Amino acid sequence: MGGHLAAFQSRRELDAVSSKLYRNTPYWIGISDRENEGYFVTASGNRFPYLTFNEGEPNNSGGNEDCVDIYNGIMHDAQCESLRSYICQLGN
Ligand SMILES: [Ca+2]
Repeated sequence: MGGHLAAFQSRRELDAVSSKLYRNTPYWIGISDRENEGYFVTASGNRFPYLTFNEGEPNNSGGNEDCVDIYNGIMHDAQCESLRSYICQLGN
């Protein structure tokens, strides 16, 4: 549909989106460290996305958590194969 998984530029932007989401439900966002472990970038190539990881995250648990979800406004790294709802955006 011409979009991609969403990322955020700021806390304000993240809060605006989070306010529309279901509570206690994880959503995929467009940030991962698939290319370079520990370096989280957006689907559109932004090397410095707004990140707000939960305490103790990202932990790359099991050596296999390269995608990022948002859950109650906080980010976690998780296995990319996991089923989640997701947030898309148009443009960068
Ligand atoms: Ca990782």
